[in-house]
Amino acid sequence: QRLAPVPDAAFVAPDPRWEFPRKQLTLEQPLGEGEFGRVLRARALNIAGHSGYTTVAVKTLKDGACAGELADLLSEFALLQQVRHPNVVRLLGACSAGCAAGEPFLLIIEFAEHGSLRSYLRRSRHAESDGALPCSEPDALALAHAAAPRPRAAPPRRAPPPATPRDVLGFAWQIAKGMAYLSDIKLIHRDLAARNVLVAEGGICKISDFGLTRDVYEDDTYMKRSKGRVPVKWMSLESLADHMYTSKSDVWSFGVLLWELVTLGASPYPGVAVHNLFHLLKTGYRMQRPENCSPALYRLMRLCWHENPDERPTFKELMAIFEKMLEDGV
Ligand code: ACK
Repeated sequence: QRLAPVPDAAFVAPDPRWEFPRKQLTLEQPLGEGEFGRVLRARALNIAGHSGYTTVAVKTLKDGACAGELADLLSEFALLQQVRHPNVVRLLGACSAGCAAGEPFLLIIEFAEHGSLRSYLRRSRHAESDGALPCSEPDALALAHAAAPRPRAAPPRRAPPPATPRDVLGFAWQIAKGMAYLSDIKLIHRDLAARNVLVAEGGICKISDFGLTRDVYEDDTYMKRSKGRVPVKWMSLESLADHMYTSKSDVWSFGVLLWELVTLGASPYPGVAVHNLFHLLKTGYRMQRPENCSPALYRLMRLCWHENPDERPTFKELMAIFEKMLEDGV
């Protein structure tokens, strides 16, 4: 594996509480990559109190990443150190020693055998008896893979069983639990989406990708200063208008995630160009109820997309609602 050295090694100081020896880490195949980052499957010897080998996921930067991307990865490292919850991805360690000598910075997190929730949902479509997709939009991911097959990529994961409405509620409940925990400890995720939730063994959802996560200020608001990557179709009106981020803007994103769940991983606002979205939302437009979505679940989505953040439910309330729905067998 050719991995990128860190853009500015001076930023990376080894933390003895988390430092893991590189020689005890065997990198295996890539699991996926974004514009600047890469995730690899690896085996770690004697990590996080577990003796013997553990399959782990390693996040690192790609060649060409700049100091800003390193800052995001290091901020993810710092934030993951503060969290411990069954529905939040667990930090296992990091390799920082040697970065000054050109070694890559490696963040080691728990491995989720089913990958991202988005890909899990999309794969679960193909398990349907007639093989038909519930949505007519083109499968952008499948097309991208078909156009550029990646050598040495991880073997494709098996299609999970079709996701039932109860599975969807169960996923929503788990994610609401993880988010209730994060908002309790005053962390705002800022990039909550199905692509950033992992599915581990037994269908356990783990909130992940904390690169954009921030500690909130005293008034519970995070103001984003610079531009940078923005997940427009998951963003609340106030985040789009004023760069205002609170747990209630995470609740808006959660509403979009609910829509992704119900549509088994479709892309939100199909046909809407990102530059038109703000105006549309401001004039009251919201995504329609997907065909297979219960009126009760759709009402919840609409509440999450309330223009006034105070009118949106909290994650604790959402958690309780899903618990009740699961109990009632809705
Ligand atoms: O949907 P996927 O197969 O699952 O593709 C993405 C890719 O890496 C880029 O994010 C996969 N991935 C990320 N983190 C993990 C992890 N901790 N365990 C397993 N797969 C992961 C994700």
